[in-house]
Amino acid sequence: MFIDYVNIFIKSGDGGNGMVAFRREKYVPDGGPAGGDGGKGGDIIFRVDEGLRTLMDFRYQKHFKADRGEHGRSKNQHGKNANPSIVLVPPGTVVKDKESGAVIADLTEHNEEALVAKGGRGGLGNTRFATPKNPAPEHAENGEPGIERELILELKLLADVGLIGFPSVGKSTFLSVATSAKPKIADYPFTTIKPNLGVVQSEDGRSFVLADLPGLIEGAHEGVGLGHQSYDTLNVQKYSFTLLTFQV
Ligand SMILES: Nc1nc2c(ncn2[C@@H]2O[C@H](COP(=O)(O)OP(=O)(O)OP(=O)(O)O)[C@@H](O)[C@H]2O)c(=O)[nH]1
Ligand SMILES: [Mg+2]
Repeated sequence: MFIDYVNIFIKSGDGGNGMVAFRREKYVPDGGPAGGDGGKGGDIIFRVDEGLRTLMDFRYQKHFKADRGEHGRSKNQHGKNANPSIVLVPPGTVVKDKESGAVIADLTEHNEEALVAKGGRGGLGNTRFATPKNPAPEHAENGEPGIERELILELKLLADVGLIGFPSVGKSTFLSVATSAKPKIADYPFTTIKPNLGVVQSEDGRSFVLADLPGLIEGAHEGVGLGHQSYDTLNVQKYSFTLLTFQV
């Protein structure tokens, strides 16, 4: 299976700091603490968009950062939580932690989501630290920092178009010209023994995945030649598939 890789960097939002404040009202002396809590930092969420087919966009944008939560304010006003940052990925994207290699998410279905970095918790305002012994605390908490991670995105490509034909008719040659893939090309039959995939880029920025498949000969369903097992790896039944047939 053809796999596309990219390395990206993410940072979820820092939590907002808690506030140290005291009530100051005209006729109320020693009004007591009134510092609000900080808001939560933004999460980083990956979401599948079935309109995307490649990891191409991540070649240009590799850093994703969510906003920080607002700081707490006086009069016990809480800072606002930051909105999550949504990163759109194509179906078939596997997200791994660069450091440990652990798989964080395997995203396949349209709109499927994975929380890859939680935003930092907001810090508590000084109101929260008031006790009978210390009714006017002078301290508040800082927000928790966001999480920084380096991730690897791997895309298990599913083909949109398959090249099917007898051995040595030029299927691999076609793939090598239409895409940047470098399949083995030779003038003997069954040069290609496993599917090769490449991405065809059109001038208007669209793209699709092209599969070069092993040659087929009569009786393939009975195992003649290389048989047709390799075609099963392309999920032909599950995904609609365009076939270009080649003949000499
Ligand atoms: N004359 C001519 N030769 C070609 C053309 N395209 C490919 N070839 C040659 O035909 C031979 C087979 O090409 P491949 O691209 O390996 O053919 P294939 O269909 O992938 O073959 P298998 O993988 O064995 O099924 C190579 O020697 C190519 O250089 C063409 O348009 N004209
Ligand atoms: Mg070939």
